[in-house]
Amino acid sequence: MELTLCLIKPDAVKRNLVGGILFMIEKAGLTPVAMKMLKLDQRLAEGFYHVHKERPFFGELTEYMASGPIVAIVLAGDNAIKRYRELMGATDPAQAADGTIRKVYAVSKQENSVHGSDAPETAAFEISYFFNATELVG
Ligand code: FUP
Repeated sequence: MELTLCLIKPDAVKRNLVGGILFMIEKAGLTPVAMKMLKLDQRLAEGFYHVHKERPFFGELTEYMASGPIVAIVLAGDNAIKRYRELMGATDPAQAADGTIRKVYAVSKQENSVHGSDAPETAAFEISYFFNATELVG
């Protein structure tokens, strides 16, 4: 059993897509074991995306991530990191495969509706960024 972090980003929360996205996740056999809604401030958004701080889109990305409520979810399952990345689809929705969350819901490369951890080390950092060990159930 592996854990990964999912964020439902501001564009999707704003458009009332939390249920639709969770439906796709649960249908794919990934199980939420912790979940909360929160609004990041600029500092928290920058800390979360610190690996991208030298990238040209860092300012826009972090402002967008602090622009409205998000939902943070820990997902559990066999091979959960890879399976959830596949379910999310490519960063740019124009490149995302049919049946992926980003193909169905994302607006643009920035407003791409969801985040998913890309490796065990990043999953551990990202889960602990939002949750204490006592908040994970199951
Ligand atoms: P992903 O792992 O698919 O979420 O994508 P990356 O880790 O490469 O990028 C992280 C976030 O930066 C993306 F979700 C959206 C944003 N981004 C941009 O806004 N512009 C870009 O050109 C690339 C990424």
